[in-house]
Amino acid sequence: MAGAFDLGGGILDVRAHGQGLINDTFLVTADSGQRVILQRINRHVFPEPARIMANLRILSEHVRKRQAGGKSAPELRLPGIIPARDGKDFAVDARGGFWRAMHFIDNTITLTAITGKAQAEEVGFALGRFHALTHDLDPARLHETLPGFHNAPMYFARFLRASARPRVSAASRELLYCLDFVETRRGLTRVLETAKRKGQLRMSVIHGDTKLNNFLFDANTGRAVSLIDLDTVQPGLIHYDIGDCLRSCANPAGESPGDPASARLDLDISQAILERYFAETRGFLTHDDRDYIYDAIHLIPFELGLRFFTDHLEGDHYFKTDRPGQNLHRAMTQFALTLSVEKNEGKIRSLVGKL
Ligand code: GN1
Ligand code: MG
Repeated sequence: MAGAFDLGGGILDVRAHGQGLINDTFLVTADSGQRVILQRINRHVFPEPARIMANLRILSEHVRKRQAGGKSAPELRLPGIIPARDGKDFAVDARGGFWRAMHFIDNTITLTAITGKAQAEEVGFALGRFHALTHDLDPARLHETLPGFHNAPMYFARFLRASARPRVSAASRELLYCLDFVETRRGLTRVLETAKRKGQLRMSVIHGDTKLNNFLFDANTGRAVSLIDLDTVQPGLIHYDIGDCLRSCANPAGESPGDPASARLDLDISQAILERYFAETRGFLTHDDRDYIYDAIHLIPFELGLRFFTDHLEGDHYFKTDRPGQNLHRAMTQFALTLSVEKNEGKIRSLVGKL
């Protein structure tokens, strides 16, 4: 499929790339030395992948205009689309697989864990700059690429259906723990959707998947230079992105530690991320936005735990797994993180207030 795209010559090498749980990702090197990211979009997850590409066109054009006129090179780059030979922004294979190619951003690295304040500040900068670049792009111009994504009450309803008819037989101690954990937090799932309905929070353009390995850092300077994985760029609440970013970046144990109980929210990392984030977004964040930051940091790990747990109950058809029970383990990890957020509620709220 790499040959379906115009890479300015023949293809030297194609290899699997990255750690995504949804799409299939390859790094392609052309004869010319040019490197591109080739992906098959997961059609089970994204019902209409062409919408992703339509959104990316609108986003790129908007960001290009915003960054044009700047004297120096843009501080945050987004990967550009490489059109297929027939001029479309994607290519479909004989079995209906949906493929697209994007520029590979050279001389960058991803991190598996944040190890210091400077890295955390870079993450805050990149997310804040992304929101600053898109806050004047009308979200209504974008398609919903994943309907209901980050709609926690919808995930909860789905969990109720799955737990009524689980496709796993063994009721392990972990499974019973997760059932109880979710059932005692039923009300939590509504917090952001209710604020949206009341008009306290408004729709914006969001990234949708602000986990640590979607931030690219310059290999020499360590500066965050790009935010990748733009499939879930769509209308949403910036709170989803903020919550997801802290969920992923401020938990030093990561998403798959040996012991789920080691997951926790690190307050120093959280502070450094939020401080830089606010510095970038001060001009347009409202009081209501600020008042729901804690709720976002609380909800999003819970929501992801709920999504992993539901996938476990449904027989692992959404997130890629390489062993049985992996989604249950992932859920336990996110629930441990949720618990750590709850224990630190007072500190997190006063941190946000102070910043
Ligand atoms: C999925 O495939 P990846 O790693 O980019 C998921 C995110 C989760 C993440 C957890 C479309 O993202 O929502 O936070 O796994 N993406 C989708 O690792 O469901
Ligand atoms: Mg993703």
